[in-house]
Amino acid sequence: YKWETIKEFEDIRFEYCEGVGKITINRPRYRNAFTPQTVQEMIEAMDHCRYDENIGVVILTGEGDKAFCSGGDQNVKGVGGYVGKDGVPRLNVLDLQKKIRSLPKPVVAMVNGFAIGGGHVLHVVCDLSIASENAIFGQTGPKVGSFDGGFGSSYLARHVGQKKAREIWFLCKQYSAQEACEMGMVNKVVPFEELENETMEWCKIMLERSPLALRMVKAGLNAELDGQAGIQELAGNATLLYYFTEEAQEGKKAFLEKRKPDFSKYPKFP
Ligand code: 2NE
Repeated sequence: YKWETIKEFEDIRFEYCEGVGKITINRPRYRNAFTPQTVQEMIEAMDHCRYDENIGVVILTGEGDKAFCSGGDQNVKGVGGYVGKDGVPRLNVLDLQKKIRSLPKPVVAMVNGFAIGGGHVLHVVCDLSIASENAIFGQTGPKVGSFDGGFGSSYLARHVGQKKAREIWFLCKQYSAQEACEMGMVNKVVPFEELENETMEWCKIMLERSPLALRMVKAGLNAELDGQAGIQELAGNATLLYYFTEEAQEGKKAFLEKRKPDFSKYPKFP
């Protein structure tokens, strides 16, 4: 594939090819661990994907054949969070998780190696996960003084069930790609050399599907789990569709023309 750079960043690569935006964590020296800056760059790239009409699907991956992402960079973990260049401790990866979840386009985790700790949570929040045979999955929080009791726990449990989710978090074991697939948190496992081709094949199929339908299904699947925030997004999409109707236009027109709206001609569906 001929990937074109969308924007240059320090810690990530952000590229485009055939309707797909690809975000690659580019810190292989640290098994693609993220710092606040890495996360901020990913947030910026995700925002770009949201507004770029040429992008229909997003791939999240890591550089090299060792790691997808090994979570927060322990070298910059200070008191109160991960410390950025500004000296402020923060946990901005939670903002990134929310961006992935509410992006109205599919996000595919292309898991090319270790998906560990906060890196494991990133693949969990993606809509689909395609893994190479060498990929290894696991949480480490209770071993290294951390935990993610949000999407990293509750959404994980929706994939693998409560017992398995507790096992993953309480024991901090590592699982093979095949085991992750059997547990239901990975969609497909392929040899490393085929990972990008397979992922792009899935992306191309989704690009042939109706973008509005994908958007609505993603919002619907999220809404069941996300409480009022999920309903807000699903309802926002319903409003978007309503604005396309003549009925909604009549309300606005009547206001601007300073007359009573006439909704009588619009159908009251059974
Ligand atoms: C990922 C894993 C299992 C890979 O093991 P291996 O044996 O393939 O590599 P190695 O030698 O451990 O790592 C290579 C280099 O990368 C650094 C290592 O320190 C090592 O550096 P040198 O010794 O060569 O100098 N490295 C790897 N992961 C790093 C990290 N996360 N931060 C900084 N440097 C890292 C193995 O490396 C591993 O277990 N890594 C740590 C995984 C981990 O515990 N991550 C943090 C979990 S907490 C979290 O991410 C989190 C959260 O729980 C809640 C919210 C937000 C974040």
